[in-house]
Amino acid sequence: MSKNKSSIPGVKPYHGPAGGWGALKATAIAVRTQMDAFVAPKTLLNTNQPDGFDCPGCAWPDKEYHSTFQFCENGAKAVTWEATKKRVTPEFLAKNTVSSLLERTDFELEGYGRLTHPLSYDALTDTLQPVTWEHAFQRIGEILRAMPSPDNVEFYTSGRASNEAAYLFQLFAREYGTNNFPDCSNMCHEPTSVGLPQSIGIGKGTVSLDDFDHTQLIIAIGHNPGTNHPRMMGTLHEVARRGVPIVVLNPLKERALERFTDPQSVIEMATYSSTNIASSYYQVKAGGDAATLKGIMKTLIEWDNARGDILDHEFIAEHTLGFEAVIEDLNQTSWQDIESESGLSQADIESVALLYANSPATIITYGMGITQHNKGTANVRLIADLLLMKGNIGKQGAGICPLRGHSNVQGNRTVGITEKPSPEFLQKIEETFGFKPPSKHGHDAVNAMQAMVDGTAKALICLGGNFAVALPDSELSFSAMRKLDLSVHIGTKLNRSHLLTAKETFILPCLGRTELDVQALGRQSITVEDSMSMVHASSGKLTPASRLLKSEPVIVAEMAAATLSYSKTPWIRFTESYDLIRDMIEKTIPGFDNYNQRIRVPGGFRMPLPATERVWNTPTGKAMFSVFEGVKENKDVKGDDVLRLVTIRSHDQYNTTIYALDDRYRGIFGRRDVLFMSDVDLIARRLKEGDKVTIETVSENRKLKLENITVVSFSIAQGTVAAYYPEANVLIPLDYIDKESGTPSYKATPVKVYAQQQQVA
Ligand SMILES: Nc1nc2c(c(=O)[nH]1)N[C@H]1C(S)=C(S)[C@@H](COP(=O)(O)OP(=O)(O)OC[C@H]3O[C@@H](n4cnc5c(=O)[nH]c(N)nc54)[C@H](O)[C@@H]3O)O[C@H]1N2
Ligand SMILES: Nc1nc2c(c(=O)[nH]1)N[C@H]1C(S)=C(S)[C@@H](COP(=O)(O)OP(=O)(O)OC[C@H]3O[C@@H](n4cnc5c(=O)[nH]c(N)nc54)[C@H](O)[C@@H]3O)O[C@H]1N2
Ligand SMILES: [Mo]
Repeated sequence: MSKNKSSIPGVKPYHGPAGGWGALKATAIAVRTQMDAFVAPKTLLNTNQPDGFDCPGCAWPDKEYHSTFQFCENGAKAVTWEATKKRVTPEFLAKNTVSSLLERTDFELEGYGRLTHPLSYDALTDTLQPVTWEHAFQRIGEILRAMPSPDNVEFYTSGRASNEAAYLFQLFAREYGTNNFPDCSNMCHEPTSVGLPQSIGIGKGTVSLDDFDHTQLIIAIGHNPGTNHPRMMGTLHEVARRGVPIVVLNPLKERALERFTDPQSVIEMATYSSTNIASSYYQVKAGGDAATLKGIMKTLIEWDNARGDILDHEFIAEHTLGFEAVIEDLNQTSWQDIESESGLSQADIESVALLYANSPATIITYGMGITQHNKGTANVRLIADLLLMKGNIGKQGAGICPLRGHSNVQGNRTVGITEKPSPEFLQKIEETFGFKPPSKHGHDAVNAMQAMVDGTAKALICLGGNFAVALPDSELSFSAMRKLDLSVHIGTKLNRSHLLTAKETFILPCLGRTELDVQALGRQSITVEDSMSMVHASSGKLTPASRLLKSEPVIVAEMAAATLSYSKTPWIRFTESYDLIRDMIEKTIPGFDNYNQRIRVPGGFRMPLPATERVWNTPTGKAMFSVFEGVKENKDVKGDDVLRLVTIRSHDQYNTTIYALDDRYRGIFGRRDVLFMSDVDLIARRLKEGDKVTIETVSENRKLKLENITVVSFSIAQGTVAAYYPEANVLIPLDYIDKESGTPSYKATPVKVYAQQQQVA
C-alpha cells in the first residue's frame, strides 16, 4: 500500500528504485561494521577477478574477467561478513554456555565472528572447548568406525564448498560405505536436477550471458534478483534498456524487478534516475504459476490452430516427443480453473502469450517460487514445455535459466554430491581408487532428517551450512539433532546447528574463500562452477582469521585418513596440491579434460551442455514434453480463510545467515517478525497493519504455529502471505515436499492467521 509514513515501528514504505546510492551506502556500512577500513577496498576489488576469489554471494556468472570490479551490494556483504575482524575466541566460549548461546538469535550467533579453534562440546560445563586437530580427527574416526553400519551416517554438503572439497567429501563417504548425501540442493533446485534431465537430457540451465545480449523476451518467474542474484541486475538493466520486454510473475511487488538504478551507471547515479525493469508485472498467487503457464500454452495452441505459424512445428517434429498428450491435456484444462488458481485473468495471460508468440528468442528465468512447491519438478518441466513449443532451446538468445542458489551448488553436484550416483560414475571410482563404492541409493536432506528423527541416523557430518535451521519443521529437526551420537561441523561461523549438540560434537573451523590457502606445494586455488556451467579458479588473498584454520579439502582428507585406517587412497598427498585432486576429478567425471590447464586460463571453461546443441541425452534421444496434471501445484486445502504462506529472504540475509535486520526495499527496518499481507486479506480478517497475529499451519496431525508476528500491509497477491525464512520454518511440516525431488514446499504452506487475542481464548 503506498503510504509515506507508517506508525508501526520499523515499517517505512520504500518508494525509490532498487540499487543506486542506497546500495553504495549499505556497502559502506557492511565494510565499516565488519572490516578494517584499509583492508576492505583491496579485498572487494579482488572479488571475481582473474587472480582473485569467486564471490561467495551467488552463482551468477561474470561477463569479462578483465573488467573492472562489478559493484554488488550483497556480494560486498557476503565478502565482508566472511572477512570480518570479529572472532569467537575460547575465552568467549568459556564464558557463554551452549544453553545460553541457544537463546540468542541467528543474527547474534554468526555476528560474534569467525571461529578460530577446533572445538568439542563438554557436557559437564555445557561449553565448547578448544581441542587439538589430532584429537578431533582421532575421536571422529573412532566413532565412525564403531557405527553399526555406514548408512547410519549422514554426509551433508552446503553449496559453498569447492569442487575439490566436495569431491574428497563424496570419496570419503563412499569409501566409508554410504550414499547418504543430503545437500542444500535438495532444498533448492533439486526439481531442476530431477526435471530437466527428463525433459532435455541435462539438469542444468542452457543459457549463457551472451544469450541475454540476443534475447527478445525474458519471462522471470519466482525469483528476486535485486537481493539474491544482484549481479543479474546489471544484465536485466542492459536488456531493459535495449527495449526488450521483461515479464515478471511474482506474488510480491519486488522493487528491483520494478525499477533499478545501476550503481555502475554514472548517468543514472548522477541524475538520480532509474530504469524500469519489468515491462509487465503479474502478481500471480503463490502456487499459481503452473496454471499461468498452462494458460499461456493453451492460448498458443488455439492461435496456432487458427493460423498455423505460432509454434515451431519443424522443431517439435524433429526434436521432441509427447506433444500430442500436452495438447489433449490443455484442451481439457478450463479457463475457469486457470483463472482461479493463478489469480490472473484470461486477458492478462493472453497478453503474455502474445509477447511470447511474437518473440523469436525467449529466455525463461526462475527461482524458488517455482521449485519449492509440492509439484516443483512438474513446474520445471512445464517451463521446458513452453520453451520447446517454440524451439527456444538450443537457439541463440533463448533457453532455460534456473537461478542457482549457493555459489558452487551446481559444481558440488557435478563432482558427485548425490544420493543417487550413476553406475558409470561408481564404475570409474572403483577403477580409479580400487574400492567398491556402494550402489544403494542414500538419503537426501529430508530423508536424512527423517532418519535422524526415527533414530536410524546416528551421526551427521556437515561440510558447511546450517542443516537443522535450513530444514523445515524446526521443532522436530532441532530435537532430532540432539539424539545423534556424533555431529561434526566444518564451518566458518557459529550457528544454531552447531549448538544443537549430539553426544559428541566437534566444530572444525575452516578457511573461507577470501583467505590465502598455502599447502606443501605452494599457494592453492579451488574451483567452482557457476549457474551457466562455467568452471573457474578462485584463490583467496587475505591472511586467515586464525593460525589454526585448515582448508576444507585438508579437513576432509585428514578426517578420511583418520577414519579409514585400511584405505589405499593417498588422502594426505591429495592436499599437497589441489591439482592432484583435480586430476582425480578429470579421471572420474566426464567434461573435465585438461582440467588443470583450462582453469589457468582466465574465465575458465564451460562444462558440456549437449542440449544447447540440440543433442538430447534422454532415453529416447528426443526432448520430452510432459503433462502437468490439473492446475494445482500443492495439495488442495479447503477453507475460505486458508492463506498460502511463502517464506522468503530479506535483503540483509544470506540463507540462515542474517547480516542485519533490515529489508530495505520491502520497507522493513530493524526487525524480522512480520507477515506481509494484502489489504483485502487484512480487511477480511478485521486486521489492521501493526496488529499482532498468530500464524497456524493447517495440518491434520500436528499443531504448528508462530506467535507474536506483526502484520504489514504489502502489495502481494490476495490469498498469499509472506514471512521470513528461517523464522517461519517452524510452520512447515517435514513431509510437506515435492515427492519427485524431495524438495520441501517452502513456498506454499496452507495457514490461518488470527489476531493474537483471539488465539489466547
Ligand atoms: N543475498 C543473498 N543472495 C542469495 C541468497 C540469500 O539468501 N541472500 N540465497 C542463495 C540461495 S541458496 C538461493 S536458492 C537463491 C534464492 O533466490 P530466490 O529464488 O530469489 O529466493 P527467495 O527469497 O526464496 O525468493 C523467491 C521469490 O519468489 C517469489 N515467490 C514465492 N512464491 C512464489 C510462487 O509461488 N510463484 C512465483 N512466481 N513467485 C513466488 C517471492 O515473492 C520472491 O520474490 O539465492 C541465492 N543468493
Ligand atoms: N523456509 C525456507 N527454508 C529454506 C529456504 C526457503 O526459501 N525457505 N531455502 C532453502 C535453500 S534454497 C537452501 S540452499 C538452504 C540453505 O541451507 P545451508 O546451505 O545449510 O545454509 P546456509 O545458511 O547457507 O549456511 C550458513 C553457514 O555456513 C557456514 N559457512 C559459511 N561459509 C562457509 C565456508 O566457506 N565453508 C564452510 N565449511 N562453511 C561455511 C557458516 O558456518 C554459516 O553459519 O535453506 C533452505 N531452507
Ligand atoms: Mo538455495
